[in-house]
Amino acid sequence: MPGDIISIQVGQCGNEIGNEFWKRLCTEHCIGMDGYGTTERVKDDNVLTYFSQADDCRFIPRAVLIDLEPRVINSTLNAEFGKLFNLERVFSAGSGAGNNWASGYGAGFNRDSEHGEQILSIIQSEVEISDKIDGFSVSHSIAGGTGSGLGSWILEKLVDEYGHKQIQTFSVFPNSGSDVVVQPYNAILTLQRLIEIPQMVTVLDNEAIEKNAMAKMHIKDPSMKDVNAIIGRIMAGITAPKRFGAPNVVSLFNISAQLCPVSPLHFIQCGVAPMTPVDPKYIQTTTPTHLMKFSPLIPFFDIQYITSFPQAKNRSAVLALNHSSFEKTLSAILHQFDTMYRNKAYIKNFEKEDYFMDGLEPMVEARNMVEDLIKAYADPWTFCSGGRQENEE
Ligand SMILES: Nc1nc2c(ncn2[C@@H]2O[C@H](COP(=O)(O)OP(=O)(O)OP(=O)(O)O)[C@@H](O)[C@H]2O)c(=O)[nH]1
Ligand SMILES: [Mg+2]
Repeated sequence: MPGDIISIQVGQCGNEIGNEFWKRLCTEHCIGMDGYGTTERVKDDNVLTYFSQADDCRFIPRAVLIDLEPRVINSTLNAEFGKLFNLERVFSAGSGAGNNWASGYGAGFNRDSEHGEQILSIIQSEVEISDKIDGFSVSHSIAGGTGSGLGSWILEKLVDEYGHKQIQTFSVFPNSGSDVVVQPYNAILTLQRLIEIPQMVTVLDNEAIEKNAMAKMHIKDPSMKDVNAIIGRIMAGITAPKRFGAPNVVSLFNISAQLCPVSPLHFIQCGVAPMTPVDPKYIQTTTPTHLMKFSPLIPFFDIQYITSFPQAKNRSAVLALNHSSFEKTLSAILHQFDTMYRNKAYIKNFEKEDYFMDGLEPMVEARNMVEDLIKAYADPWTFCSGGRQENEE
């Protein structure tokens, strides 16, 4: 039997996209908002990889909800859908990390804060109710303070505590013109952990998703809700092979080994199809050929992995690929970081945090690691062959 996955949602964005994910899973497995199965077919799926089951047969997400401010989690729990979650797996504190990675990281790391211990104890409680943990899935944004900073600390702790388990992330990359002015600092510091720790990172690029929603779904001004609905489809698509018992996918390892055989080239980009306006006159059927129509830049032989879920009667698919074009996304973030760091813009807010008490060297170290990753993605064949050029002996 496939092992179980514990989903850890951190910060506003991590919780919002996590909620979309769970809503999608409930639809796909015919689970009602109260957690009870609505048809018999739920028994045929590997639902228990993502849900535990109470004595009264209610399905409960194997989810831990974490935020340093209560607003987003409270609104989740107060919504009709909130009944789905286990209240004992929720951590929220009084005030957020103020868009500061080091403040978010400090919430876990500072000895005088009990937050870190409480969070680890909640995760451990969820681990204990599983017979067989396969791994962890962390959803967060790399641009704010909590999802990026506290999310980084949680990733480090997952390795310390459960080092032999698989770790994957769903990481939201910000718009270049985001409202978070220090996002390049937050993103670079988080990217260092995403390079070092997970076996697979699914890159959720807000800007690219918005552009596609405008161009292909004809949504004039996409809202976060529109973006999150697409992200929910991607997250569900990536996890579908495990949930629907695809052959050869017993563990997250089977997925990451196919898509990310060479570390740290483990950043996956996704396409979803069909991305059509919600209108019956548009085609709603998806085959690999249709998928190519929606993503014409991707050569057919590059398709590693296409999923669709049974209830959709093959009408929806997610394409996951590990592509050298990721270099451009990283380069844009590094350029923004270098411009800000050169002028030490807004750096005081970081310097005063405990993590930087010995100076800003960790910031430079993280930056250099991202630069190395850019070089690797820019020329993956040389990187994968251990740095040898083709014409070398
Ligand atoms: N796709 C998506 N992105 C979001 C959402 N909410 C926030 N973001 C993005 O996430 C980044 C900000 O991160 P947040 O998740 O709001 O911050 P946080 O982790 O809660 O950290 P603090 O509030 O600073 O403590 C910005 O780039 C936003 O555009 C959401 O619901 N969906
Ligand atoms: Mg927040």
